[in-house]
Formats: sequence, C-alpha cells, structure tokens
Amino acid sequence: MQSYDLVIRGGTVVTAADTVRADVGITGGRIVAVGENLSPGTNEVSADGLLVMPGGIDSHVHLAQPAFGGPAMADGFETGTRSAIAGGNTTVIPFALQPRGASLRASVVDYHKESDGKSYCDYGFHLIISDPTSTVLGQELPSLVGDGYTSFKVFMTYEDLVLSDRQILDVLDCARSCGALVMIHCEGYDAIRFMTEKLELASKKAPYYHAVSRPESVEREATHRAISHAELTDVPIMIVHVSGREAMEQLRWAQQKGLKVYGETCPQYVALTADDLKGLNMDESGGKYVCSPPPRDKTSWDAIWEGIRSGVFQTFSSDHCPFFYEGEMGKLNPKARTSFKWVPNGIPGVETRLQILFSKGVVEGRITLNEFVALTSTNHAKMYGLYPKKGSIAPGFDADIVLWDPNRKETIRQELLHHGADYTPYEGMEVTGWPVMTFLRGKKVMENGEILGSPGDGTFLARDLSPYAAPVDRTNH
Ligand code: DUC
Ligand code: ZN
Ligand code: ZN
Repeated sequence: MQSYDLVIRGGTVVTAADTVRADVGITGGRIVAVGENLSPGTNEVSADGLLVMPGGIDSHVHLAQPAFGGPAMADGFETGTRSAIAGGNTTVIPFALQPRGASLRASVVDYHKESDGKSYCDYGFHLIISDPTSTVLGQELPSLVGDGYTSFKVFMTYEDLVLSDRQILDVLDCARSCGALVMIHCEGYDAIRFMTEKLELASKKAPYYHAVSRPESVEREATHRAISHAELTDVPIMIVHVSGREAMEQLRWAQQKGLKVYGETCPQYVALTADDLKGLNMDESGGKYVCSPPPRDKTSWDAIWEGIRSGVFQTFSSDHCPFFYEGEMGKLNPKARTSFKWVPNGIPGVETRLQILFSKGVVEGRITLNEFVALTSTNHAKMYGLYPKKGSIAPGFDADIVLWDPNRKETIRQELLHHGADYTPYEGMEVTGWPVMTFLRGKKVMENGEILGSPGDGTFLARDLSPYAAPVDRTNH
C-alpha cells in the first residue's frame, strides 16, 4: 500500500482544467497522487467543504526595491512573503532592479542578499533593465537568462527608469536571441511630464491629479508603441498592469493580428477608481491609492472583465508595491504634500489579490473556478517558466496548495493582514471566499491567518525559458 507524508482528504480539487472531489497524497514535498480514498498518510488534513487549489503565484510584486531617494518600500522579503502566504500564495516573482550605471549581475547579487533566508514562500526574480549598455545586452543578460532569470521588465516612463524607443528595441532584440520574456510598463514619459507641468502651474497638486496627469490615452499610446516595437523585432511581450478599455483594446487588436502580445491586469483595476484618489475632500488621503497606471472608473472595470473573460489577459497579479501611508517615509511625507508627483507610486495587495478576484469573479459569476486558478496560478507558472513544477495539482508538481473556504464572508481590514504597510487600499471591502490553509511543498505554513512557516522556508527558483517567449517567425531575423 502506498504511504504518504500527508493526505489532504475530502476536498474539491480545482485546477485550471478540472474540478473533482479527490484526496491529494503528498510525499517529499511533491504531489504523488490525486484520487479517491487514498490510503492513510502520516499526517491527515480534512478539506471537507473546502476548495483545494494550487497556491497562488503572483508574478508581479515589488519587495525591497531601491527607492532612488524617495521613501523606502514598506515590505522586504520577510514581511512581503509572509503576507503572500497569508493570502494563499506560494510563489512570488519580484524584480531585481538595475540602477543606472550599475552592473545588472551585481544588482542581482545584491537582491539575493535581500532575499536569502528571509522568504516564507518560493520566489524567482525578474530583471528591471534601466541601462541597456552593450555589456548588459551582450554579456550580462545572456548569462543571467542562462542562470534562470528568464524575464525582464522595461519602463516607458519614470526619470530613473525610462528607456528610449531605440533602447527598448535593443532590449527586445536581445530577449529574442536569449529566449527571455519582456514585460513592459506602458505609459508615455513625455506626455506625463507635459501634463504634470501644466497641472502644477495651475496649482493642481493634490494626489487626485496623479490620475489626471496620466489618462488612458497616455497608456494607450505607449501600449501601441510597445506592440509596434514587438512586431518589428518579432518578439513576444507581456503588457503589465493594464488599467482599462483603451489599452485592453490595443492588446486585443494585436492578438487578433496574430502577434504574441500577452496581458496582465490587477485588482486595483476592478476594485478602485480615480475618485478614490480624491480622498475625503481632495485631501492627501487620496495618496493611499496612488499607483501607476492609476485606477480609472467603473466603466473601465467592465472593460477589464471583458478582457479577462475573452482571454485578452492571461494573468491577474497584485502589482504589490507597498509604501507606508503615515510618517516621514510614507505616502504623506512632507515633499509628497507639495505635489502629487512626489507621492510614491504603488499600493499593497499581495494578500488580497485572490479574495478580490474570487469574490468579484467567481462569486459574482463572471469567471469559472477553473479560470480563477488559471488567472492566479497556472498561467503565471506557464508564462514565466515554472511549469510543470508549479501551478497545478497533479502528480509531480510541488505540493504548493491553498485550502479555500468559498463561503467565508470577510471584510478586508488592515488588522487582518500581514504586510509591512500601515494600510490597505481595500479597507472595508466585503468579499466572499478566503484562504484557510497554505502548504508550501507539503509544509503547512499558514492556518486561519496564523503564520506557521518561517523566513527561509522559501527557496529561489531558477526559471526555465518561457515557452511563450518563442518568436512567431523563427526564420525572419
Ligand atoms: N509600476 C509597477 O509595476 N508597479 C508600481 C509602480 C509602477 O509604476
Ligand atoms: Zn510598472
Ligand atoms: Zn509593478
């Protein structure tokens, strides 16, 4: 008789493909059996009345990222990944950022120092390229891709990060030869600067004007430009954090043309609006919601759901980018009170991503359970070279599992959360569906909000090349 270290018994196993009543047998940190009436395990967990799903994979989080003189992030690896497992996640992919003038390899080495021994869940690194010198493109990137850093992010805005069109083309060309997947932040730098100067001259400096300074047209134009560059170089791209109809329709247009343009969206684009940035009365409390691209309006939520349901978006990520609200280092720091342009961009969300999508998506009937799993776990694993190790429940996969109570009603509150930030932008939001247990490679690391794991449980994941990064036409270049 087969014996197991652990059997998760009597739950409803949900994968991107199937929903079945089954037991899950785990040995040596991996799933070895999914079936009916499995023989007893050394340990047994009842999943009666619960969903048994692959642990969330959040392929877009920012932890311990350099601040360029602005406020430091509210989460390093310890608090950020603690928050991740409390929210039912088992893998995150944050960004190793290359400051201009620095070696990319050295930036990766430094980032490992931030994460080694501190992570509660497994993790890989994307690379943020801010300075694509010939050494970076010719030597560092090919060798880093070979070492398992198989995706890059580039920015079309931000003083310290923006790349010119020529530089983006060079990075895409490099990605093509290395087989890496390029994520692109699509907002136009010059348009944002133009708008920011106009608004400041008109004394429109409250956090709300952050949203006015970067309207949907600015995102749409940059999205179209990124797509055109990808078409020219014949390189698949992932457009991240798509906020509304204008950019979504660019992705759909590109996909209908047969281009490999993938899409990601995030909770803030179906749960927040630009009006949240107005605060109570155009006051600084609107700073709590400042992120980029900014949340739009409720009709944009419909466009995002249209994109989710029709397959324009493959991944639903948090874009967890946490800052404190209060204090000298917070969103409300003295400099940030002088203009929206100094309010740090980003909001926390790694712990509330699954609940928001489950509640608004599955419970409100917009997506199926299987689509939920695809959008929160399986597609992230497939897109970023972690499949078939992560992202499903079947023999051979790591036993990264969340037990989910589909009926639990909860009000999102800061006091329930485990991140380092001092607020959640989703305070007061009522949701149905909540994670009750998280297992990382077979180890129970969270139960009912209590953290049972330790920093150091998580290991670094050298990722395979993404099969989705293969060019459309391999002969053309
Ligand atoms: N882009 C991100 O991906 N996250 C936070 C801020 C930003 O501009
Ligand atoms: Zn971005
Ligand atoms: Zn981000």
